[in-house]
Amino acid sequence: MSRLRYDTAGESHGPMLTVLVNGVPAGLEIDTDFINAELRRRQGGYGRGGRQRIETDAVTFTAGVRRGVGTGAPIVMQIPNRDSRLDDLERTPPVHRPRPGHADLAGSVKWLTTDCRETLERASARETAARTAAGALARCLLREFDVEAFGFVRGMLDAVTDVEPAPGNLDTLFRARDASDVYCPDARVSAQMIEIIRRAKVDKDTVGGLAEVHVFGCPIGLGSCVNWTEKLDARLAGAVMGIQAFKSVEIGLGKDCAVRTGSQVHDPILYDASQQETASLGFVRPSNNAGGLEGGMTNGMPVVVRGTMKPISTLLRGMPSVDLNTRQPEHSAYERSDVCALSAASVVMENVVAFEIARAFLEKFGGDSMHEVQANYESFMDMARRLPLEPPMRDMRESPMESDQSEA
Ligand code: EPS
Repeated sequence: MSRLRYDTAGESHGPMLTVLVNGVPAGLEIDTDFINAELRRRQGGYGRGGRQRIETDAVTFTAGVRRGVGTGAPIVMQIPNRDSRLDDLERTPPVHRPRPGHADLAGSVKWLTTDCRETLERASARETAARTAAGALARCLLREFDVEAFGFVRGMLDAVTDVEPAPGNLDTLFRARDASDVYCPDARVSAQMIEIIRRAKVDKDTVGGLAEVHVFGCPIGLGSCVNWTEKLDARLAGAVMGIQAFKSVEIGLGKDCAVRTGSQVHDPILYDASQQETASLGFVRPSNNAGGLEGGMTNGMPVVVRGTMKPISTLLRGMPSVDLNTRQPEHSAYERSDVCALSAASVVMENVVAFEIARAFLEKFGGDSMHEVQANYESFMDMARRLPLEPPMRDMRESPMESDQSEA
């Protein structure tokens, strides 16, 4: 049984993006329409540039899937680039004036070239289409266990929504988010964000902001407190920081923990037998400042992750830079770009967060086939609901057999 993981390949203006996903159990029913719907959502959002009018992202499966069902072998998905022109020197000329904020300068020096083109082609956020596809594929598995992710745009400059997703309002918020041109489930704040982006465009400037993901239905105990590399909060942070242009990640209350005392931060533990069949197993928390993670493990509350995206680094007005060939001061190069890609980034974040949850889910309940995963999940949930287990560990240690042996 392989560990769930993925790798992507492809340049922004190469022929296609490819993603190889390993460790998907045999028998997983793959909802291609759902994956493609996520890809379409990632292409949207007010503030996107001209590229999205050219592309119509959709996956083709070229390995590991038979008649819509995973075989257990590595799965390969491909997404063609319609704006493919990497070998055309006239349409993708060398770039010598690095853009502050982009990978241009560091990548060019790293690979010992003064042409930023090769770095920017791979560093481009075009690659996030492949990651979105991998995450959406993983969500086909999570959905079998009623685990659902909801991502949205929380804020941009001074326009910040105070909506709090919860199982009770999720349907309404899904609809509101999908009706918003900026993927913010708050019509008033959406309008403010659209105005901010419009103004940035007029000023030849760009904007970023806050994206947030809530994952509902995670069973208690995904991740681990045993080794730092297994802590789920650390892995989620890594996945979110790995998205192009993300500069910070928070779980739950995040940095606001610094301005509160312990009694104001930690979520009391209560027990409500009527909630025993839910992910919390009845261990309900009146608040969720921990963002569903304690000790690097899910605690039965929704997992809440927030990320900060910096403003897009390609500015129509340019920024002070230097020509890498002449070392003379120049304004940075302009490549066709977005004014704001935060809405798209919220879709990417929703899917990469879901991928990490699915990975942790399979570490706990994994098997070669979906039958095994289902059986492992149900058996664990059954034992967890029956705690304390009979016979308790202490009684086992003091069992007659052990005392007989010690006497002998
Ligand atoms: C990007 C620059 C733009 C964006 C691109 C990310 O590409 P282009 O130069 O082809 O217009 O459109 O994002 C995508 C193509 C996408 O699908 O998200 C960059 O420099 O990061």
